Amino acid sequence: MPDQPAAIAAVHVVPHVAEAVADGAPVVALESTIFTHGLPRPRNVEVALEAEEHLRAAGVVPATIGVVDGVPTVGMSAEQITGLAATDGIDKASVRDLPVLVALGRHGGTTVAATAFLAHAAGVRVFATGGLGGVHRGASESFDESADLPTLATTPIALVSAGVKSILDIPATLERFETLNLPVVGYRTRRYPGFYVADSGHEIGFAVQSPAEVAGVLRARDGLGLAQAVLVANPVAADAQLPPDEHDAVLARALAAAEADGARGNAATPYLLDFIQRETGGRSLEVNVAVYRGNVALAGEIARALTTG
Ligand code: PSU
Ligand code: MN
Repeated sequence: MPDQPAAIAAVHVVPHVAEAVADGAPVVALESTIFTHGLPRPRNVEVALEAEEHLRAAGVVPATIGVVDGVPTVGMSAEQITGLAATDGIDKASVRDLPVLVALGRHGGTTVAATAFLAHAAGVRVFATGGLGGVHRGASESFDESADLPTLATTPIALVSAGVKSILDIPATLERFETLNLPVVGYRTRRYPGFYVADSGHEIGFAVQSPAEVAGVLRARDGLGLAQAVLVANPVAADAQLPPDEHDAVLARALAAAEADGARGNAATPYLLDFIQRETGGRSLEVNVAVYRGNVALAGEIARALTTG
């Protein structure tokens, strides 16, 4: 076992999560931006609570992470999840926002970056999300690259995602993974997934075949004294994906609309996701939910594999 990170005073780890971590029991971190910004009501809260239920049924302790009244919380209660999911105007919280939210006593839906940071601070080793942030299109002009990337480069967890959404610049994102020393392994594939579609059209170096193999990669990382995340790319099932030609057409319209409406910076991702959802008549939402379920299930299996063997 790697050394536990030192407890950080301002981070509240609820007792049953702290106990599970101390006992070496399987724990999976879940982000809150997915229900504060990523999914519409009322699906947001249903999906968030269902993910927790799925993990519990699989013998894994879920730890939903967010900022509640200025307290970064690892292991939000169902009431806290329901409350944040129903509140308007919650801040989307990346790592840089945490000190401000703590000092001002505000709520925050934590992004992958902030969730990974807090999960690691609590000693949680596996984290499931839907899609990871990345390099935005036009980043060579705008410099818009998600803080998810540099944060993951210094945060030793396993992150299960379905890749990055095609609203981003996928090849540039893959280049940045390389620069940042972030290992990417495809789950039973060497094609990098494109979130809504199982294959983004880009190849990655390695495939792993089982949760035990992912656990082996994590142990090897720790044994080497490396401290970056391992990115596990888990494609949506082919029969649950958005039909690729429909996906390409709606994506083109979404990008044009964002440009016209000036949706940039951290508003770009929610804008584009919302547009795609409306234009696909909610089908992208069903794909999003299927993707997330698959990632939560795999993360649970990886967390269990880490506790054995
Ligand atoms: N990708 C998605 N859905 C999301 C996000 C990303 O498919 O909700 C969220 C995640 O919380 C991710 C964040 O960490 O957006 C990245 O935002 P930005 O590009 O502003 O860093
Ligand atoms: Mn950004």
